[in-house]
This record gives sequence, C-alpha cells and structure tokens, in this order.
Amino acid sequence: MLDELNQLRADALAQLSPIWDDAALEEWRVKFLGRKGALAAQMERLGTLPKEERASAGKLANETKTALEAAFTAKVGAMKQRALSESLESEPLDVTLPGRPIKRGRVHPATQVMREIYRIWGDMGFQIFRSREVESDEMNFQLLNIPMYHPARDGWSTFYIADTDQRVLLRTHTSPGQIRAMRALHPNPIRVILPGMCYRYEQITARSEIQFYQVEGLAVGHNITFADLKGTLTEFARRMFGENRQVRFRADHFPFTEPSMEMDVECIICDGKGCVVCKHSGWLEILGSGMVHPQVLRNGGYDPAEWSGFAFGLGPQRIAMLKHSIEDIRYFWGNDLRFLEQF
Ligand code: FA5
Repeated sequence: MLDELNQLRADALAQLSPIWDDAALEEWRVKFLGRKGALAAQMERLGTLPKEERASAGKLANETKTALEAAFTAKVGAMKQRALSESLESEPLDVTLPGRPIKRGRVHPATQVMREIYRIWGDMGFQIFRSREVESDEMNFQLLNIPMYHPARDGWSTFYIADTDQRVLLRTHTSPGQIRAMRALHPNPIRVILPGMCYRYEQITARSEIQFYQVEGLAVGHNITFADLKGTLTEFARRMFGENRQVRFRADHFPFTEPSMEMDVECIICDGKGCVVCKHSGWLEILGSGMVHPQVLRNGGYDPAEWSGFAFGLGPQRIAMLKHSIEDIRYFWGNDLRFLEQF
C-alpha cells in the first residue's frame, strides 16, 4: 500500500502541473481529494490492513493528503496571479471610468472661530504672540501673583508633569504668555493676542473640557485706563456678534489684574431665556479681564509708575458655541464627522 500511495501522489502532482483552468482544477480535486476520490479510497483500505502495516500506511496517507492539499492551494494562487497578469496585459486601462470621489476636508469649527478672532483683533491693531503650552510653575502661577500653596490655585486645577517636583505643568491658561511677551518686547508698548491650547484637570461637562483654546490679550502703554479696556472689549463683541447682541460686565477677581471683571454675552442658544449651556442664567461668560496688576508689570520688566495696561483671556470655543448654537463643548474634540461636516 505504501507504494500505491507514493504512486498516487506522483500521479496527482504530475496531472496538476499542466492545469490552468477552473473546470480542470475542480475535476482534479474531485478525482484525488474528493470524498469518493483516489485518496479517500486508499484511506478506507487502511482498516483492512494487518495491524503492523496500519501505522506506517496511515502516516503516509496523511502526509500525502497534506501534500496534495498544499499543492492545490498553491495552484489556486498561481492561477489567480496568472489571470491578473493576463488581464493587465490584454485589457487596456479605461480612462473614461469615473474616478474615485475625493473627500473634501474642511476647516475645524474651532479653527474657524480662532481665525475670525485673529482677524478682528488684527483689524484692531493686535499682533499674535505665540507662547508655550508646557510651562513652569513660576510662569503659570508665581509671577502672576499666585504663590505656591495659595488657595487661588483652586481656580486652575492643574495637570502637573510627572517626576519634576510639580514645577513643570501644562499651562492652565494663556496668561503666563503675558510675562513672556513683556520680557520679549520690553521696553516697547505692547498690543498682542496670545492664542493657544490650555489644559485643566476638571470635570468634563457640556461647557467645560479638559483641553480647550484660550486667546489672551495684552496691551501695555502709557495712560491705558479701565475705560480703554471696556471700550476695546465692547468693540470686539460688536464685531464678533453683531451690533445688537447684549454684553454685560461683572466685577470679578483675578490675582494678576486689578481691578478685574468678566464679560458675558447674551446666550443665543436660548435667546437669554435660560438653558443648560448658560446654566439657566441667560448669559454666557466668554472672558475674564482687568488692568494688569502692578506687580505683574514689574515681573515683566515694566515700571508701573510709568506704564499701565489691560489684559483679557477669552474662550473661543464658548464663542463658537454661541455663534453656531452648539449645545455641548464635547462635540469639538469628539471627531464625529456628522458634527464636523456641518461647518
Ligand atoms: C482665566 O483663565 C484667566 N487667565 C483669564 C484672564 C486673562 C483674566 C487675563 C484676566 C486677565 P478663566 O478661568 O475664567 O480665566 O477662563 C477664561 C475663559 O476660558 C473662560 O471664560 C472660558 O471661556 C474659557 N474656559 C475656561 N475653562 C474652560 C474649560 N474647562 N473649557 C472650555 N473653556 C474654558
């Protein structure tokens, strides 16, 4: 029986070799590997063999089966490959077929509103000053009148960067850029905006993300007053939201400005009636601001006896929410095309 199996294998391989069409291949498979094929017939005979021959014959039968199956699979692959090459050679490319549609990208809504903010402040004479996202504790807090362990730090829940004795962090606001801008531009008057990403270790809600944009503004000069600040911010709101949108100022406190205030814009999602986004107040806070604190001016290299200035920090995504009636800030970084394609 061993000889017969070897013969069967040799025959099968010899007959497989010249086959190049599907029907002949199928015929070959039925003939040798089919349920009633030549190999199956040999397998059936195993039971009738004397015990001492059965083991070796069984082993060879299995090997034969594996070899023929492998040859069959290889043949299928080779035939596919040959068919492909033939069709590439014989059929010319049809250049009249429509191309695959190219998906058009678009500018992210947060980027769109950033650009609009740049344009408005640019028109009002402010230049862009870029500042870093990874900051020292000194810049982010201490030089802004927020010493180590001071309770004011509770307002800026912070991501510290590991293994650095808590001295390096992801900036919680763009305000450290005030110090960097002053030190870079001293002793000239300053009129800049500082846009960029900020990070806070906060509860994520419909209006708060852990990663969000801010745009800081800083003006330093001679005789800059609180009236300049109010006028400038009102003008910005007018250009951003239109003549008729109401704004209001509220006294507030920031350690790095004195006096300080916040500016709210009437909620246009609910027309001031109250909704989740505005926490049922009818107003949406979009920025904090104030007159640069004398000590902060000094930290930046400007003598407060000669210089004064104002600063503000606004939230572009809150502005985008207002402009487009977006109900949840989490849509911005959700990467959902159904949201992004609307802009
Ligand atoms: C500040 O961060 C101050 N540095 C702003 C400032 C600058 C005051 C200069 C005075 C002078 P505040 O924490 O309120 O303040 O944030 C400013 C704005 O950033 C908010 O009004 C809001 O629009 C936006 N913002 C703050 N936290 C988040 C958040 N978690 N998600 C989205 N936007 C936020």
